[in-house]
Amino acid sequence: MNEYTGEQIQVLKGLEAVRKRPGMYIGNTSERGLHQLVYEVVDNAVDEALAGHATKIRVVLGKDGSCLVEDDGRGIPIDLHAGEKMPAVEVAMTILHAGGKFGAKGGYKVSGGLHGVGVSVVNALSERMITRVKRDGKLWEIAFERGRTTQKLKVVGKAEGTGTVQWFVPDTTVFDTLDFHWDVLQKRLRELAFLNRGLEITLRDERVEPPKERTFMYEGGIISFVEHLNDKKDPISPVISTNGEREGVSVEVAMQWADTYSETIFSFANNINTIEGGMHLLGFRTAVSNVVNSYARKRGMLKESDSSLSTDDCMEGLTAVVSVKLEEPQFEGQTKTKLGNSKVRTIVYGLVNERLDFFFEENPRHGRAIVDKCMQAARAREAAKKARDLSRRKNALDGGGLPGKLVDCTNTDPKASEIFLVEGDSAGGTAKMGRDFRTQAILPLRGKILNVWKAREDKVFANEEIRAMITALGTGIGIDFDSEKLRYHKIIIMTDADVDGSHIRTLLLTFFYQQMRALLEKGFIYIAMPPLYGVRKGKKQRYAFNEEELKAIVGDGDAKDFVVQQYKGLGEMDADQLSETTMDVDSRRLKRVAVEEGVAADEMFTTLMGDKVEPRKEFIQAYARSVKNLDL
Ligand code: 0RA
Repeated sequence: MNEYTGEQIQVLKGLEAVRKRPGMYIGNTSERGLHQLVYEVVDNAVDEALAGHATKIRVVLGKDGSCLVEDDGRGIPIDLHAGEKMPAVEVAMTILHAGGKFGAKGGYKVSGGLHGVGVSVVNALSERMITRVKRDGKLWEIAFERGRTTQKLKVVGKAEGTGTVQWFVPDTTVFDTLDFHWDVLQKRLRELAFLNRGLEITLRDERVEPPKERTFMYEGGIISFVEHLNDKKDPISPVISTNGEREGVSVEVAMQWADTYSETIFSFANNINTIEGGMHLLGFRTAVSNVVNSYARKRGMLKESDSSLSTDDCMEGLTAVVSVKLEEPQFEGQTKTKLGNSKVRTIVYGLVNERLDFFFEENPRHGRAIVDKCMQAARAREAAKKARDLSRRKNALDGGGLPGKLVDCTNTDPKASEIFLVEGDSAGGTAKMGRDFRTQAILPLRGKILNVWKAREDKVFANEEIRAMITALGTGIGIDFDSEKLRYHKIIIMTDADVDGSHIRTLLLTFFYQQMRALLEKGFIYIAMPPLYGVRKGKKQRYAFNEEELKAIVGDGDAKDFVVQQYKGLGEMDADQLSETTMDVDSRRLKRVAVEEGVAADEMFTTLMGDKVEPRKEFIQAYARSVKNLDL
């Protein structure tokens, strides 16, 4: 008979909970959740670095599907834990939320979001996990299967120096996919290297031959981060940075204005990207706005009778990284990525205000250029508002307020309504005949729409195609934007399967990303997938969406029995064909568009849609070879 001790029962209960509802601990069990395991283990190593004890972290993806994370910190303690009757390392690995129990005091322990769930969660969701600790000249090892200890802690050899190695193989029975993605991991590890100045992080992939390896280390920290974000833009100021620590809150800020129109501010709390913002972001924005305004007044650029520049105006073309580290961060908001600690606001405000004020005084030339830029932004915003008001009034005169080109559906429930944004009037006509008039609306767009990445707002709103789209969708734009007012819960971009079609689709996605990002984030935007080939054999008509499918259809038969038609555009299909292949809910294919990574998306749009030609050339040259499917 086994006798269970109190500790063992606690372990079993904890593990059971994690394995029963993995989503509660790591978000989900698909690709995201899988990568969350790596982040969790890496975060622990980063904490050891933040405490000043580790300088290097190495992540290795093994051929056997494993992931190894090594650091040169003090090594997880191996002595007997006072409360539990097992070594401290075993407590950390098997007891839920044990991290805090013996976490380094005075460190910045993460305690919110998906991070900081504890390495025991990784252990519970791993088929096998091995922890090695180098301490006191010895190499210690302990092993687990699905969170249960299978080999007690023992000495397996000698060791030089100190450190921890975590090796784990995610559980096949838990995860939908076991495929770690280089790009995904590289992005996060690079971000961590930016956020933790001087920390060296290496990523190595041994699943490929020869193994691929990259090391990230930035002596400039977030200054390098801003330089990296701006390396394809034309800056109008140097990178202005500050850091400091007040009331236990450590603050680092770096910012630079460029000759662009969008605002790119990334904020972090304890290395977590606070997508929903919070107190640090508020403090930063208010400080920038106040300094710019008071400088503009002092220099007479703004007259007494002029109204102040809005905060948004002061942020135009600004790229910034705001990173704070504190004990007991409060994470709020829908995705727990909004920093709630109110004292952080005043602290960030004070530091940024002081530094920026000094910068403006010391660098009047840059000060003027920045204020000029903000004043231009204000004028453009004013013009845009006028254009908006005008279009509102115009629409009111039109009657129903919907654009004339829109072929609306009869249904008025947004949840059950779709709108197809169709390239060209002729395809629009075919789509109109092929649609389900109850639930499917058609908006034909003529030719290329405006590249909003390069245009100011007033131009954007003066553009007829864009105006038609905004009114059809019903959400309004800018400060008026309200995704609740969206008239269709599926917005489907339907363009030809050729270069022009891709371009138009990219222009539309750029517009949505810049002006209606919430629609992308909420998953309302889709891409229609028209077939590339029609294949007829006798009376039987089939469709192929790529080369492989074409081969599969034609492959086994005699080629002369088939009539293969390549569709160069939507216009080459008749209404029935277009309906069956691309529009009909039962037989079509759609791709939903998602914004996974704010930093990467911003970079990509700047490269592909921005002013500079050189980065675009480089991008095309770098990726042209690896393009498998030119379309999507
Ligand atoms: C608490 C105390 C000590 C080390 C650690 C935590 C530690 C944890 C992890 C997780 C990954 N790598 C790590 N490295 C160290 C050491 C206390 C001492 O030596 O006095």
